[in-house]
Amino acid sequence: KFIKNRRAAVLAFPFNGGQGREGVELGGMHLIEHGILEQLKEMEWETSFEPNENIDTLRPNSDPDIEGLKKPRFVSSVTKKVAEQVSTAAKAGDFVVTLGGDHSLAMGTVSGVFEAYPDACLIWIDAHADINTPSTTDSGNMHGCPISFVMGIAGDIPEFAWIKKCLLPERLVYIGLRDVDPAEKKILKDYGIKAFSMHHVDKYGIGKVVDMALDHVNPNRDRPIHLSFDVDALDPSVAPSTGTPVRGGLTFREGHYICEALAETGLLVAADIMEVNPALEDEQAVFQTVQVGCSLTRCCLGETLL
Ligand code: B3U
Ligand code: MN
Ligand code: MN
Repeated sequence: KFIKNRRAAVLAFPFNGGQGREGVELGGMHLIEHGILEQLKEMEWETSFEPNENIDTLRPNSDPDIEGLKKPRFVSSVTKKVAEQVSTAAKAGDFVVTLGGDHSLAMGTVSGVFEAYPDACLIWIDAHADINTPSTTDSGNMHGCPISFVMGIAGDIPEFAWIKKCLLPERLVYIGLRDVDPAEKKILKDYGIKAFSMHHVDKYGIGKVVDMALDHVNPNRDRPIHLSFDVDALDPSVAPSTGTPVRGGLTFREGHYICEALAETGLLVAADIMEVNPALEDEQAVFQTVQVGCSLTRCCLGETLL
């Protein structure tokens, strides 16, 4: 057992610098206002909360592109702070919940979790592979690149020198992919990274897919698990308020099943809930997306286990 004392450290990062759309910085506080902290307390988790309201003070005065990457210094300084907070909480034996913000924040969450638990594995739930390197990204948006940095395949950029190569290709597995760039497909192939796309979810069913994913990254069921959940993995009918929706995604139950099954292992140590953007779509869509973000979080902390 890695989690001591049934304590959850909830960290919100109001950050949108890893992509181009305003509003994703509001996602975390919407989950808080929807009552996620009270809901976790109701489940008998002790909670702490860090809203990181002053994150904008980390914004540099000037932040020109580096190797085509947009806002690289801002992303670096924010994700460095994320890594520090995540590793401190994880080392204390807390379950770490990180609320985004855009998915570039995962450069920090993965760095922090693997600093505390070097033998951990990473389960990435997303429509996208988020493994572009500075040389392969077309958009320059860093939310499409976090995995290449923590895998140490992004090349040497002095501004990101603080990031350690902490993630081995065999410790990473994806579920939900359906919009992967050609260059990303090549990276997945070259490094032998296991990925279950929506095609595999259709073919095998979500139960079998989660079993196979765990068999790959955690065959003996003895490694700590970090879950990074981009809500755009869900079908846009389930989670409409997100920056890059892609049709044909996970159902409500498939998304929740993943969180439940990982909670059931007793090995889950950290969960990221990313890319909720309350500025997109109508009020009903925002409510639905925020509500799903909260229920996924609760499932990660064992709500639906009997
Ligand atoms: N692969 C594309 C698109 C993308 C990645 N992540 C999201 N969109 N959300 C890119 O920009 O790297
Ligand atoms: Mn995505
Ligand atoms: Mn993502």
